[in-house]
Amino acid sequence: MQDPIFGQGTGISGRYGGLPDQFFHLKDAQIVILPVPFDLTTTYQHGTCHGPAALIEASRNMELYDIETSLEVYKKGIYTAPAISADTCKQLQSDLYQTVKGFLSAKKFVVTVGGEHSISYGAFKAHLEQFKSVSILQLDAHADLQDAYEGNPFSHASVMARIIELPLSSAVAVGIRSMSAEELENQQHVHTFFSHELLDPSFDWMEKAIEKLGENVYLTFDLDVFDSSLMPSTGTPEPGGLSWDTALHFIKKVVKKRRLVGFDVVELLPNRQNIAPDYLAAKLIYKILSYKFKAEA
Ligand SMILES: [Mn+2]
Repeated sequence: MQDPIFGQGTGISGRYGGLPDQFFHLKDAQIVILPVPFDLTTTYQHGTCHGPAALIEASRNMELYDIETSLEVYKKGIYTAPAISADTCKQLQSDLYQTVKGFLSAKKFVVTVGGEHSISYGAFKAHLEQFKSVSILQLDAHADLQDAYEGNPFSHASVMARIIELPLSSAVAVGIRSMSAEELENQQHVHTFFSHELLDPSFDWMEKAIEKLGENVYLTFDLDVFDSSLMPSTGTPEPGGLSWDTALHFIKKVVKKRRLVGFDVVELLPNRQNIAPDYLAAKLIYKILSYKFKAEA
């Protein structure tokens, strides 16, 4: 039998949430899950190319009723698109950008699933063009502000450096706890809420972060923002960082006060001995969708 995640089997071609046909048609679906199993510039550990398959496999085991919002968001229709990958960063960015643009002009809400963090560039660029004025909210352990990394300006470690070159409204980063001195200059262009700053109970960082966001927000969620005990399945794990409850509480506030126009979840590096992080990533997407569509109801 083919291994669905590591054997290029059914995982990647499966349906997020294991939905029946009725909620899967592209024409009627309000939501698109776009798998991008791309892993070319990863430096520490390889394997984020298996992330989307593992996430989709895990998602078939979720309850589709969300207790907190009393919503069954899958009834909005969730279409899992064919996966996008490429042999070069340039090709990947261009294919991804075109694909996301197509879905956005068809009025779909797009969730891009990585793959390494570099993929956020193409996805964000398409959203920026569609919605004109967009802020980016980065949840991440790493600043990702290197001008280039190992000679590659489209490396996962440079993704925010490329994004802040675009004509965006503002950039806000939360949970950062690892960066190099060379990144400090670029960091001036990002409203950064470092991980250690979030510990001060008298500092209302959630409100402060939201204040820096414009009306339209694109969220790029690097799973390594979570403490590495909770999310060990990632290419560059970092101790410290956000808990599940804190991250969700923050996102819920963001979607209530701003308009979430799209998001991505990146850097899942599945480990067949521990499926809990795959399930976490699958459920994270479902929670964000539930908050988003609840806020609009
Ligand atoms: Mn990152």
